[in-house]
Amino acid sequence: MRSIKLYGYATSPYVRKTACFLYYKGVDFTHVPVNPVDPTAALGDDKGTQVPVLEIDNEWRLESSEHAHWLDELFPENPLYPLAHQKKIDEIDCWISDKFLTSIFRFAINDGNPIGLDFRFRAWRLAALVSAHTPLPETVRHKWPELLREAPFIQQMANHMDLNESYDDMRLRVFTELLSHLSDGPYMGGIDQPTMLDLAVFPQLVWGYMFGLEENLSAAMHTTVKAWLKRVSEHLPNNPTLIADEMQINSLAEALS
Ligand SMILES: N[C@@H](CCC(=O)N[C@@H](CS)C(=O)NCC(=O)O)C(=O)O
Repeated sequence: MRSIKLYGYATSPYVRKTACFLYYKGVDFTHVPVNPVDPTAALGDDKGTQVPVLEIDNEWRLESSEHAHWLDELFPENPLYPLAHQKKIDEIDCWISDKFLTSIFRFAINDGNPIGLDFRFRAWRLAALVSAHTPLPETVRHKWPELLREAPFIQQMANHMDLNESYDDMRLRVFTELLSHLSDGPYMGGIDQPTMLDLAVFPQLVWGYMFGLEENLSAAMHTTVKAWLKRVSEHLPNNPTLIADEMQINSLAEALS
């Protein structure tokens, strides 16, 4: 039996994405929590600081979308990148990587304004979720809003965003683009089976509600999205996010019933 380890912190959308690939494949794996302020403690000196890192039998690789291809090579069942749909998947995967996943970080981009209360509460909750796996000192938790704002990889994302577009306009645009990619379903791109696309987007739409960052499962207010979330959820465990179960606030199954 292969040894499979996924290194990362569950507050990273890319880590949640690779986790959902593994859950969908139905392969046993170990989640190795990484402390974002001291990544080498878990990753060692040879893997750098970026997560997720997927390690299979002592070989390790970066880049979440690459993980889908690697997993298909090793475990062909339940393909994440089915041959018949590669062109469509490549196209939507680019949108997911360049637009959808980066939009999640927009709230943390330093726009020159003082940190507002909403951002502070969100950042403190994120620190609590991280702490459930890799306990952070109280002083670090307290400074989490500032630390997020200063994180170099988040600042780099700002270079690829149109910061003239308002936060609300960006959210609406990305949601509209998501709807167009859902097409007529049943899965993203109009594909008849779940692929890496569905598994990359799904956890990002549900985790905030499940773990106390959002009061409502807002994506499910749209009937097409709700039906798609329900379909994808049937291929995954109740908590596919890697966040510690004891931190869960809301039931996804109830919100989708
Ligand atoms: N393109 C990468 C992006 C991964 C990424 O940006 N990870 C962030 C966490 S959300 C990270 O590790 N940042 C810290 C660093 O790069 O040192 C992927 O898809 O895996």
